Amino acid sequence: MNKLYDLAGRKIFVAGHRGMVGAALVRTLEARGISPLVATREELDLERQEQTERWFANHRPQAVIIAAAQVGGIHANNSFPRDFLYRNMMIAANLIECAHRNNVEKLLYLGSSCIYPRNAPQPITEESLLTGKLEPTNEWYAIAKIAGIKLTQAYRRQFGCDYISLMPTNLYGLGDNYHPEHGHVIAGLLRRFHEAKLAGAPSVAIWGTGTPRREFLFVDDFAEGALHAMEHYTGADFMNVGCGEDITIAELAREIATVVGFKGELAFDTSKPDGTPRKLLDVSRMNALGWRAKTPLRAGLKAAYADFLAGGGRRYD
Ligand code: GFB
Repeated sequence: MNKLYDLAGRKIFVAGHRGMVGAALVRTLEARGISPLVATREELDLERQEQTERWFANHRPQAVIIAAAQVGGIHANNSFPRDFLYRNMMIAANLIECAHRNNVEKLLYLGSSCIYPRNAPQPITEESLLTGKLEPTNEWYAIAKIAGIKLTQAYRRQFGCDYISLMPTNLYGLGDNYHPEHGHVIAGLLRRFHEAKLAGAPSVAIWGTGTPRREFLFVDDFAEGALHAMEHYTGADFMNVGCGEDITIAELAREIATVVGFKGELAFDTSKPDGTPRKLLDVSRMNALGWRAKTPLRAGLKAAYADFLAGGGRRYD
């Protein structure tokens, strides 16, 4: 398949390189012999417009991937609405506006599957956007992400900018956020099962009823898909990125217990929210573009656990 845009030889800014997605993008680019531009938060606060303008004028990237965001699991989203709405709006607005001001040739914005209505028909197609009420636990993040998608479409319509957006499903893998309360489910349970095994605990708490279904994509598979879309896709339509199958949280917990080697019981804590009952993505657009997920869940969980044991990711305590 011929490339519409060749990343080789380009100055590519990966915003958010220290996060799980950003680090996977840097890993994947470096495996192709491309060293992207990166900036720590101390060097560049993406929430500050003037700092972002100055950084772009000094570094002049040709391509930008927006992997920087305020992210977190259901409890974090539910607890810090201002951070999830304001910070993600500012990051998107500053990066997309500065990209335009500096004639960036290609930009990729990353949304999330939580942008879709809580009760969207499954599997969820991209056309479902804005057809119904959002899931209350993450509507703040969802609105910021929808605004980011709309920004890429607005700059394309008004100025002809080649800016695209992707909607990843729940991601996991190397470099995850293992904060006991603020991370996503896979990171939270890997850590909790590990600590329970070491402590010889008889049971482990699983938030909610265990009945919600989730789709999980290994982050390095996502990074391959993101670069594939950068090189082979242009258009105002955004595309879902997922593995095309989902499991219940209870089934996931049993998988993680097996990977970690925890032999105790699962205790479902129904005082914690379930969130969206299901959010399986229709990934036919990305499959038609020539990308497909390849890491099975068990293999991905083993790789994530090995990374956790090796000290990967962030612990926050
Ligand atoms: O991964 P998670 O926090 O995000 O939760 P969402 C998924 C499901 O796992 C929920 C349950 O039903 C949780 O109640 N769960 C069980 C746990 N045990 C745990 C645990 O120890 N930690 C966590 N975090 N969950 C997020 C959105 O929703 O999806 C974000 O809030 C983003 O904005 C992300 O869109 C992709 O899938 O519910």
